[in-house]
Parts: sequence; structure tokens; C-alpha cells
Amino acid sequence: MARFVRVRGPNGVEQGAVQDGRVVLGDAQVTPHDPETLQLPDPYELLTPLAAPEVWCAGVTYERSRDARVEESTVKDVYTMVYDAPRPELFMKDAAMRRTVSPGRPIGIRDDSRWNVPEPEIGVVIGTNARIAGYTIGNDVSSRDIEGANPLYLPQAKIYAGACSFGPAVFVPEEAPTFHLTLRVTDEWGRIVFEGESSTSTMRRSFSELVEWLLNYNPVPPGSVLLTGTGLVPPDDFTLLPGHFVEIHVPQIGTLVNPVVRASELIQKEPQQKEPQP
Ligand code: DO4
Ligand code: MG
Repeated sequence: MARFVRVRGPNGVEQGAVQDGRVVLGDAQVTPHDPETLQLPDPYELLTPLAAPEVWCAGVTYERSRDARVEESTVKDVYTMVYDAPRPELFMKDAAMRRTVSPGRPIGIRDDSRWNVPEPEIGVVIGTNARIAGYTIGNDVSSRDIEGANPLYLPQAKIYAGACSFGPAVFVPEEAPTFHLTLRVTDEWGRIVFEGESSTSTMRRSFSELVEWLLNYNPVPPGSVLLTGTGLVPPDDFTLLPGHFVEIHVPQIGTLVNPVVRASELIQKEPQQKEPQP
């Protein structure tokens, strides 16, 4: 069993291994601030464990997620139907890492939504020949009121600046594992505003089944990540707010931490387009 990270340091961006609580980068060994978050001292910066060309998500793969969607939506049947159907719900979350942030960096919540949640999920790293190359922790940050208003608003509920993070490491096990996920959200004073846990043992579908469906007639590049759905939904009176801090812990992988800001703060202004020349 091994864990891998990606780091920006004095030698540029490098792949590293986590060994005996240290991050090994070529000849250098760096001791993280914390053995679970793997956040590193200056001049090193922890990045997502890979620069995924695409990030995909599966939805409604746990009973808890199905029940939450039925509850929030004006169109309830679609969620029960997809939970029961052989074909899973799959959607694209990001491409070229435009909306995905590194562990420790701020995730975004939409300014035009009043009901935003973290979705702690196991991320499968897709290798060559449809192989599962490893596992990471993902956060499929979502807007429940936008999706609840109409399922066709799914892309707006799921895809925006800072709506995704994954890391801190990729875990490569010898056998397909069961993962236990713990979510903790704290406010700006460090008070716990939500805590919960879930296990992949309650998933309705297997990781390999989801990968097989995703790759059907679809040239997803190796190194892409598939987030496999959430089994953990906070109660309906919970929403993420700027100033919150999200921690998702999985014993074999580590702890993915991200503060929360408004998505509008993460939008970088594109340079002004030049007028087309006649
Ligand atoms: O359409 C709903 C998506 C639900 C989801 O992202 C999940 O179950 O994780
Ligand atoms: Mg999700």
C-alpha cells in the first residue's frame, strides 16, 4: 500500500511519496505540519495529487443521497428511478482543473444560492485500460436549492468556481478496500456546525461498475478522477457559509481540508478580448 502526493517546491512541481509520516521528494524529505492533512511548510505547497484532465461524478449511489434529492426536488421520481436503474447518473464536474482547488485552498459557494453543501466522496483515479489506479478523497460541493428547483439545473448546481477539491493523497491499495468517511464543518470561531460519517459499504454500486459505465463510448483520458457519490447529507437547515472550514477524513488516505469563500471571489478576470480586426 502506498500514498502519493503532488507538490510545488523549489524544483517546480514534483510527485512525492508519503513514507513514515514524511513526504519524500527525490532526495528531499519534508515533514508536513500534520500527518493527516499533509499540509507542508514553506517553500513547499501541497497540490491536488494529480492534475486531472477531467473530473466526473456519479450521483445517487447511496440511499441517503436518493432520499435527500427526493426531499429537496420538485421532480422527485427521477432520483428513485436512477437509484434503482442499472445505468447510473454520471456527470462532468470539471475539465482542465479550472474549477478544482488544491487541498488547503478555498472552495467556492455560489452567490446566487442559499443552500450549499459539501459532498464527501471517494474519488477513483482512472488508469490506462479502464484500470482503477488509486483512490482519493473528493468534495463535490453542490447547491441544493438550484438542483431542487429543477433537475435540468444540475450543471449550475454542480459546476462553478471552486466547486471541487480532491486530495490530499492518492492511495494505491493491494485489494479493493472499504472506506469510512468522516465530515466535519467548523465555523470561523472553530465551533463544530456539522459532523457526520458514512461508509462505502453502503454504496449501491461498486467502484468498478461506475468506471465501466463512465468509459462506455466515452474517451475519458487516463489520470481523470471519478467522484463516486455521497452517502452523507447534512440536515436541511444546514448550509455552508463563507468562513466555514470543511474537513473530510478517510483513514487510509488522510484529511482533505478547505476553507469556504464565495465563488465570485475565485473568478479571475480574463484579460479583455481584443476587438476582431476587419
Ligand atoms: O443529481 C444528484 C447528484 C447527487 C450527487 O452528487 C451525489 O449523490 O453525490
Ligand atoms: Mg455528489
